[in-house]
Amino acid sequence: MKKFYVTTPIYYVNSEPHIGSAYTTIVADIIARYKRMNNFDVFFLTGTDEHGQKIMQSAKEKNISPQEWVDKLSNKFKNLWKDMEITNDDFIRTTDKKHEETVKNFVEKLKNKGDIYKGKYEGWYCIPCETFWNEDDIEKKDGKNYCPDCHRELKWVEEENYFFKLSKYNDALLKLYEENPNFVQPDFRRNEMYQILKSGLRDLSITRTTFDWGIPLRDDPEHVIYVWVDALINYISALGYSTDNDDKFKEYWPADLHLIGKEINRFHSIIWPAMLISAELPLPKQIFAHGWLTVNGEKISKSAGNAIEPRLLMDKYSKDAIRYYLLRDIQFGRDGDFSEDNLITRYNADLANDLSNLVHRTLSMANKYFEGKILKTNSYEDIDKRLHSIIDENCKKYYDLMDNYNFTQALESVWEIIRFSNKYIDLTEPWKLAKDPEKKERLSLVLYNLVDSFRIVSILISPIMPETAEKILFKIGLKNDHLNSKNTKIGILPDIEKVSIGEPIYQRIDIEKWNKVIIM
Ligand code: ME8
Repeated sequence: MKKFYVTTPIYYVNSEPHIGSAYTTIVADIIARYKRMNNFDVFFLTGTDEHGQKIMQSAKEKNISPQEWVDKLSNKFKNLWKDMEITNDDFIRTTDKKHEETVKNFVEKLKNKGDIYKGKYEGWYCIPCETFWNEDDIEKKDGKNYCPDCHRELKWVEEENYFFKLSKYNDALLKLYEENPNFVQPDFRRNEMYQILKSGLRDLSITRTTFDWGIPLRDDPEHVIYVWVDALINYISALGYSTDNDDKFKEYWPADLHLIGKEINRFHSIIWPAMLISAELPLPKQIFAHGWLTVNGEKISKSAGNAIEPRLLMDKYSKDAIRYYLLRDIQFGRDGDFSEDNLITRYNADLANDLSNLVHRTLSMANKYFEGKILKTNSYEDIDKRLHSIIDENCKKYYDLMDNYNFTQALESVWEIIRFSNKYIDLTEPWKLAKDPEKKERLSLVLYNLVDSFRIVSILISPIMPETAEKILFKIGLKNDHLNSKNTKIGILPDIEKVSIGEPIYQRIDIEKWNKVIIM
C-alpha cells in the first residue's frame, strides 16, 4: 500500500484555536481523507507547541503554572478537532516526555557531527513570533525596532548561546531547491526562500538561558533549546524517531507534505531541512505554505482581535458548509478574506440550489413515478452520452486538480457535473415521460442516470464534505465503504428497491431573517 504522511503546524498554546488554525487543520484533514479514499495508507499528524517565552508569559498573566496552562489549552485544541471530526492519527504535544527525549537526542546528534558551537548572541528577538531577526530585516520607527512579520516591538537579547551551523548547509539547500522545484509550493513562496538562500544564511542561535520553560540541553542544562528547534522535531518524534519503538518512523518518514502558513515558511523550508541534512535523515518531500485568512485584508489572529470562533460557525452552518466555503472561495495558497456573506451566498447557491436540489428532485420523482425504485434499463439516448462524458471528463479533472491541492478548481469540476445533471432533468423532462406509458423504461433510465451521477458526486465531495456525502449515500441505500475512488465509475449503481427521500440536505438561508455569527 502506498504511504502518505501529512502534517499541520503544531499550534502555540498561548491562546485558543481560531478559524485560522482550523483552516490548516481542515485542509490537512481533506488531504488525508482524499488520500485514504485513493487507498493510501495515511498518517496525519497535528498537535500543540507548548514551550517558549511567549507561553510562559501567557501562563504568568493567568497566575497559573506553565504546565497547568498548556494542559488546559492543549485540550481545547484536541477537543475542537474531535468535535470537528478531524481524522488525525496522532496528536503530539511538545511537553510529552517522548518528544523531549527525542529533541535531546537530535540536538546531541548535531553536536556530535560538529555542527553546534558556543557563542554570544546579541540581537533583536520577537517574543510573539519566537524569532531572532537580523539588523537588516527589522522595521524601525521613532527610534524603536519592530518585527517585520507581526509588527510588534522587538526585545534586545544578549546571551551566551549555542549556535547551529546553518550557514554550512547553504550550498546543499541551494542545490536541493534547484534539483527539486516542487520542494516548496506555491512557486512564489519557493522563490522567496530561494532568494534568502542566495543572499546567504547566518548561523542560528538554538538555546536560551534567560528563562527555563523549554527542554534543557542534556550536557548543559542551564540552556533550554530554542522553541523552534524543539517544535520542528515533532514531525519525527511523533513517529518514535530515536526511541525503542521507531516502527512508525521507518514506515512513514519522510513526510510527504508539511502544510503550513506562509509566515513560518523559513523555519520549515530552510532551517528544518538543514537540521535534517546535518542529522543525516531524509528530507520531507514537500512543504506547502498557504496564505492567510483575513478580515478586511488583515490577518485573522487572536492578537488582532478579529479571531472567529470555529464552533460558532460550525453550529450555525454545519461543519461541511464551512469546509466547503473555505476551500471553494479561497484559492488555496493565496490570502483570502473570510466573509460570512460570501459563505451564505455559497450555501444558498451551491449547496441548497445546485446539490441538494438535484438529490431531492430526483428522489421525489423516483418516489412519485416508481414508488422509490431505481432500475437500470437499456433505453439509452444521445443526451445520456453527453451526461456521461461530462461526468467522465470532470472526474478526471477533479483527481488531477486534487492531486495538486487545487481545491477550488477541483470543486468547480464537481459542480460542472451537478449543474449539468440539473440541466439533464430539464432536457429529458421526466414529467412528460411519465405521462406516456411507452416511455416508462426511458423514464426509469433517466432517474437511474441521475442517481448514478449524484452517487459519483458524493464520492468526489466526500473528502471535503464527509457528512454530506454520507447523507446522500444513505438516501440511496449505500454505506460509507462506497466512498472510494474505485467507485467513481459510471453505471455501477445497483438497482435500488426503495430510496429514502427524507429532508433536503441543505435548505436555503433566508438572509432577511438570519442572525449572522460575525457582528462587525
Ligand atoms: O507558528 N490564516 O504556531 P501558531 C491561515 N507553533 N492560517 C492561519 C492563520 C490565518 N489567519 N492564523 C494561523 C506556530 N494560521 C508554531 C508552529 S510548527 C513546527 C510550529 C495557521 O499557533 C497557519 O497554519 O502561531 C499558521 O502557520 C499556523 O496557524 C500558526 O500557528
